[in-house]
Formats: sequence, structure tokens, C-alpha cells
Amino acid sequence: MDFKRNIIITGGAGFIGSHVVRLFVSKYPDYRIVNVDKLTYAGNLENLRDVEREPNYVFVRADICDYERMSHLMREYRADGVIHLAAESHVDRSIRDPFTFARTNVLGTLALLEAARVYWESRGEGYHGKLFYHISTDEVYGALEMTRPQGIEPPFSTSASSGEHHSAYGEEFFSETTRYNPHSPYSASKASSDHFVRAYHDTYGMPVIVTNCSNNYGPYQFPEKLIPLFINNIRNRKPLPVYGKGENVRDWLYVEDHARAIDTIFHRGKVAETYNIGGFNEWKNIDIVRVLIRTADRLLGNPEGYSDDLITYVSDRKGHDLRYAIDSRKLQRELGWEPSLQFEEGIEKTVRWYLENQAWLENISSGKYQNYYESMYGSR
Ligand code: NAD
Ligand code: TDX
Repeated sequence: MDFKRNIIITGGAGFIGSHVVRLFVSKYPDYRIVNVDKLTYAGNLENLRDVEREPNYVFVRADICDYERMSHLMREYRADGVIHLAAESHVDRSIRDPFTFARTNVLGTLALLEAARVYWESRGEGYHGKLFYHISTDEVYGALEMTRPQGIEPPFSTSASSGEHHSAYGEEFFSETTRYNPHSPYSASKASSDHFVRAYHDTYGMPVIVTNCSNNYGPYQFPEKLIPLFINNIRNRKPLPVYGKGENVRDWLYVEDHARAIDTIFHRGKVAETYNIGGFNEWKNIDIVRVLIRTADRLLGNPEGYSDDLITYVSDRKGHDLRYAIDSRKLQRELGWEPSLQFEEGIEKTVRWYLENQAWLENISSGKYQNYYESMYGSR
């Protein structure tokens, strides 16, 4: 069958990637979606059970650092688009094991870029109709100051129809022109990969887009990250390890809204541009933890306040960035994208999903999942 487009999505078995694959496979039956994923501890094909039999979906287990393999896949699937999400994504792991982050996030991105460049140039059609779309993070911009008095009630950050926005936590936001200033090995590796992608545009003329998004939350996130970890711990009556004083601020976006933004930008974004993606939704960690406790206790039928005593303050993360806040007005103004969900609604859906999908959590936490897929797919 001839497809209108052939798109390689890397990291499609991970948290955000699985939502992007699901959206593209179902919305564009005339596109072939090739999910290229190494299936590290964070990759899980269970996340894609509902699309795995679709005729326009292909899964390939491969490491993006393997240049020969990436070149082969570009040719085999006649890829005209790449949406690159594969990465090592957890800050705490990057502090313990920075080399793995440099390898996958920097060298892996470079291998993929080079494979795309060589293939597209070999076709002799120029770069017409091609796009290398790189998914990155707001963490590359570093940390913002807290400059406003505390104690303002939610919503902590609002965007008025006048285009103005306000934050309870500070005057500044990250814009597309904010200078890069990464602090963790994770964000340093993502910053480096962003630079390589832009260099491929400036040097070879390759059509690229980079987007930098705020913290995502929602179903299928690996339970090492704050929100799924804490929901799981509340359910199992385990301590909730809050780093430092819980005062750090993150800007949260529902994962399906990120996937929709990726769809919009892939189709209508301007080549060589950067777009920031976020929902003007800042929360202090400790306030998020309280919302999670309240929601989970209600859904579990526990009395109000039942899980409050699980909060446990632990040593702070090394180099812990104080505040992230994304200014996404360019994306709203130029491409008309807006987040669809209010935070309260998104959190309710998310807590409910993890409580109802205990088997998913147990499988990936127990290592049974890895053994199963090794037996299914070997080391291919
Ligand atoms: P994740 O850790 O859930 O998934 C990463 C996926 O990449 C996994 O399926 C894993 O198997 C795969 N992978 C890792 N190394 C690979 C390799 N060498 N070759 C092939 N596949 C490999 O990550 P996520 O949270 O879904 O993040 C996806 C992307 O979005 C990352 O690039 C991340 O930097 C970026 N991002 C994440 C967030 C967030 O809040 N999670 C926010 C902004 C940007
Ligand atoms: O146990 C915890 N206790 C705690 O206080 C964990 C896991 C986290 N935290 C804090 C650290 C952060 O301030 O909660 C906040 C959120 O932590 P994470 O869920 O680890 O996310 P973060 O470090 O902000 O990074 C995430 O968003 C940006 C993703 O993991 C990145 O891939 C993305 O680029």
C-alpha cells in the first residue's frame, strides 16, 4: 500500500511518544507511522495495545545511537518525516549516570540527524516535503527566580484573553529567545541535542523544528516521576518523598494537549522555528502533592486527610531548578493551539487512570514486563 506520508516517530513506546503515536495512527490512516524504540526500562508496548494491529502502524525495536540501523530504516520506510522523542528523560537518573544521557540524547540525536540528512540528500529531490521535528524541554532554559509574594490562591498562573498572563510566583517566563542555561546532566544533554538540530538547518539546510515543552502529566508515565509515583505510593500507603521544602515550581500540561500541539506544529509549524509549549499552569510541588492526596483519598473512599501523614520531606535534588514557567503565546498566536483541559480535570482523570490500571503499574515496576518483551522480541 502506498502511504501519503511515511513518518518515523522515535520513543513511541514511552510516555509522551505513545500518545503521539496513538493520535497520528488514528487521525491519519493514510500515513504510515513507524515507531522506532529501543524499549529501555521506560519503553512499554502495553502503552500502544489499542493501535498495534492498525494497518498503518509498524513497530521496530532499535537504538537511535546505531547510525547504520537508522540509515537503513530511513531507506526501508522511505521516511519523509521524523518526530524525535526518544531520550533518557529522568533528571534523578541523569545525576547518577550522566554518560547514558550524553549517549542517547546527544549522540543518538546526531545519528538520527545524519541518517536523515544522508537519505534525504541521496534522493536528489532537495529537502522538499521533509521535516525533522525534535521534541525538547523547558529545562534547557535553566531556572527562574521567585519574585512575587506567596500565598495567592489558585489559579496560580493565568492567561487573560488580552494576551497578558500573570503568575503568583514571578514576573519572568521562558520565551523562545531565552538564553540556554541548563543545570542538570539531563537538561545539558537536551540542550546539546537542540543545538545539533539547529546546526543541521544552518549548515545543511535541513528543514527542522524544535519545540520546548513544560512538565507533562497523564496516563502511561513511568512511576519514577512525581505524579505517578505519588499516586502509586498513596494507594500503597508508602511515604511520599518531597524534595527539599516542596517549594519548587513546575508548569504542568496534560500529555494529550502536548500531543495535539505536536500534531499542529508538525503540519503547520514554520521550518527553522522554535515553539514553546505550555499551559500557563504553575504549581508548587507541595501543593500538587496535596491535590494528589485529596483526589486519591476521595476516589479510594478514604476519609479526608487520611494520607496527609505520608508526606515525608527528604534531601533536596542536587542542582534542583527552582521554577519553570513557559510563555507559549507564540504557539497560541501563530498556530491557534490552546490547552483543552483545566488542571483539576486533568488531575482527576490522571489519578483515576492510575488507580484503575494497577496491573499496568505492577507490570512495569516488577521487571516482569522487561522479561516478557525480551522473550517476545529478543535483542532485535
Ligand atoms: P520516556 O522516558 O517516558 O520515554 C522515552 C522513550 O524513548 C522510551 O520508550 C525509551 O524506550 C525510548 N528510548 C530511550 N533511549 C532510546 C534509544 N537509545 N533508542 C531508541 N529509543 C530509546 O520519556 P517522555 O517523558 O515520554 O519524554 C519524551 C521526550 O519528550 C523526551 O525527548 C523528553 O526530553 C521530552 N520532554 C518530556 C517532558 C515530560 O514532562 N515528560 C517534557 C518536555 C519534553
Ligand atoms: O520523588 C520525587 N520528589 C519530588 O519532590 C520526585 C520524583 C520529584 N520531586 C520533585 C522534583 C521536581 O521539582 O517534583 C518535581 C517534578 O519532578 P519530576 O517528575 O522528576 O520532573 P522534572 O524533574 O520536573 O522533569 C520532568 O519535566 C520536564 C521530566 O522528567 C523531564 O523529562 C521533562 O523534560
